[in-house]
Amino acid sequence: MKDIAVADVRNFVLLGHTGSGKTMLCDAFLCKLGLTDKMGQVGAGTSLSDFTEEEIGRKISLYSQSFTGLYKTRLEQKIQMTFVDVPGFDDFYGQVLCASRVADAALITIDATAGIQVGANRAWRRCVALGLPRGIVITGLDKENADFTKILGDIQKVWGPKCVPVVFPTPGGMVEVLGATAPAGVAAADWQAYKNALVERAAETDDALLEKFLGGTELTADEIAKGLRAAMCAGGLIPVFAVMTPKDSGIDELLGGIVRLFPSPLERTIKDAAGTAVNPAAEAPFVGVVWRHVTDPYAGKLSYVRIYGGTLKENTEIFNATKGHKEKIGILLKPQGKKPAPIAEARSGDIVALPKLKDTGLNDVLCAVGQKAALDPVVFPSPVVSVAVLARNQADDDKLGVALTRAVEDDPTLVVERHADTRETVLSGMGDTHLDLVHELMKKHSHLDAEFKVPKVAYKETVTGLGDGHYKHKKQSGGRGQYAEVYCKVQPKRADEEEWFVDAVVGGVIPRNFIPACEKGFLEAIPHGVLAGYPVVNVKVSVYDGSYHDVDSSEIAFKIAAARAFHEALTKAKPVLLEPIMTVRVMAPQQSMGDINGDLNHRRGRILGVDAEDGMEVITAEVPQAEMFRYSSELRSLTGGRGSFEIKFARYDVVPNMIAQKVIAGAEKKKVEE
Ligand SMILES: Nc1nc2c(ncn2[C@@H]2O[C@H](COP(=O)(O)OP(=O)(O)OP(=O)(O)O)[C@@H](O)[C@H]2O)c(=O)[nH]1
Ligand SMILES: [Mg+2]
Repeated sequence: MKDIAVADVRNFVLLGHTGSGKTMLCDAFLCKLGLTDKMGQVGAGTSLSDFTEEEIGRKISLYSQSFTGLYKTRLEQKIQMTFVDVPGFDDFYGQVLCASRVADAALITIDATAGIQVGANRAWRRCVALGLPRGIVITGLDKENADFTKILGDIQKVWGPKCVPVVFPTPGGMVEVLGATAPAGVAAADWQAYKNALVERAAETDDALLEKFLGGTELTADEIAKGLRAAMCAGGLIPVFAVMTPKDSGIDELLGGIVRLFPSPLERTIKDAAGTAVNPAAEAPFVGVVWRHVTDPYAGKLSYVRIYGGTLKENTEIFNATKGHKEKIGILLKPQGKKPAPIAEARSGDIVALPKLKDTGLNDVLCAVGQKAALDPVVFPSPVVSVAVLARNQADDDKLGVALTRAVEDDPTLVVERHADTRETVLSGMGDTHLDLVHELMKKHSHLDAEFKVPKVAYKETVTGLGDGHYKHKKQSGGRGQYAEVYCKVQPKRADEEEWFVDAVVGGVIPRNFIPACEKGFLEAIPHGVLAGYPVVNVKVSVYDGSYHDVDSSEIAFKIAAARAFHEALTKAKPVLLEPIMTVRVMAPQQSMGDINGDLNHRRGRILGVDAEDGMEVITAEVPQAEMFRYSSELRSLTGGRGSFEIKFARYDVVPNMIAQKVIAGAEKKKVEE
């Protein structure tokens, strides 16, 4: 923002498990920053952050929203707070990846009554991967059974003693640990212990301070303040705050702590792809990155840019360094929920929305014309849940492609693919809620009620033995007749064999010029196996005998004979059905492992191993894809929302006989119906 020094900017992201109070905290901040008179409420649908119909209906955040406001400290110093409220719901983890990448620090919310949940763990891991300084906010302290000491102990057990409280609850309200007087109603020893822990963290940042501290000399307030800030920036201190958001308790202390401890953009080193630090000064050449991109059907395109260095002015030209072309900037918007406000310029540390850029998308790096810039792009996880998308009528079919393209355009965790084998359009995303949202938005923006159903499994067929086939094609129905006779063999193709077709005809029993017709006949028959009509893979076919007629033999006659002979050979070559097998990694608390194991066994899963990661257990298993389509909601109910999983294709394997019989019976039934 103009008139605010970059050193007085605090840019941070709110991360944490779904329902842990991020949006409520965000609404409380907005009240303190004077952006609203009355604090919004998620439950009442009045939140300034969760303001879309989709969010109000579900009572969770679905989109990252950024806000900027001025906070006046007790000493009347003006500090710019720029923060992003990010969805905690697992399905929207892609947004955690984007928003955390552009923040200078993170605040991880933990509900005291729920404990450290999987969303907090994931947020922590992301911060570690980015080297992002972070603080923890304990929410829900107004709830019955909330126990600050217990949750603090749990936090320190999982993430270590560098998690030190800077604000804690007392019967008289929230108290700053470094406050001047001993708080009423708190054991002096507790207060002293918190204080010592903080001072120690500060002292550890500097050898001279540490010597002083260990020598028993008290550090000055200034030394402590500087030390704590340095400790937080270097990852040696994770400040823990306490709030009772519904009672407006602890919010001022939290904002004050952010001012004192969180780094300004000048204190965060952002390295470009070549490892060179970006100059964060407002006077430096402009560098920014698009971390959110929205294509609104009414308002058009909006690119949310974090400025890493320099100043951006309205009505100027910039360079899209990722795509290699210039972009004209018209107006600049300061994002603040539903109604972004126009501003004349934005500077290092700011988040600004740029409307209607010509060809700029998510992850694109922008810089001043004549400059170069490259930053590593965010890498997104693969989707875990898929649905087949069908139009209900021809008119909808025409709209469907456009609607799907629009849906995936701004969300790299959504993927649309046309599956040639099953002839379905398959939409994949990060969970059922993610795909539900796409369905709802298609209805809202494209007036399209598409059918989302479980995708077909792309079964395949192969052979396990040697089979012989023969067919004589002979027709005499007036005029010129048709004649061709083919003998062939089918057997499994070894991985080291390149050729699938062998011409073993000797003595010209099938003339040379008809051999390509035989090959074509086999090729056209291969996509339709004899068990359930699925494509046949890994087979080797050899034509070794046959006969012809001087006048009646033709290319078409040999094609027909070859295809029929092939089918007979397939039937005799012990055909089997193959199904896709997926590698699945399930992460959940230890107490859910028994249920998860049992469920995976039930799904014909084969457990490959169990590991521990950040206080969670991780099961790796191989499970047939056919059993995994509805896993997302099942895992949620098995773990009370504390589990998550990743899934990727591993290989094809033989379908057990009992299951294969069902698939074959289903295919036969469908054939009869058609
Ligand atoms: N009693 C109490 N309720 C809270 C507190 N924080 C949040 N809530 C309520 O808990 C519910 C969920 O809070 P949100 O702020 O929406 O949670 P969130 O972390 O933003 O959740 P996602 O957007 O799904 O990630 C809302 O109804 C809040 O009013 C708190 O400290 N105390
Ligand atoms: Mg929220």
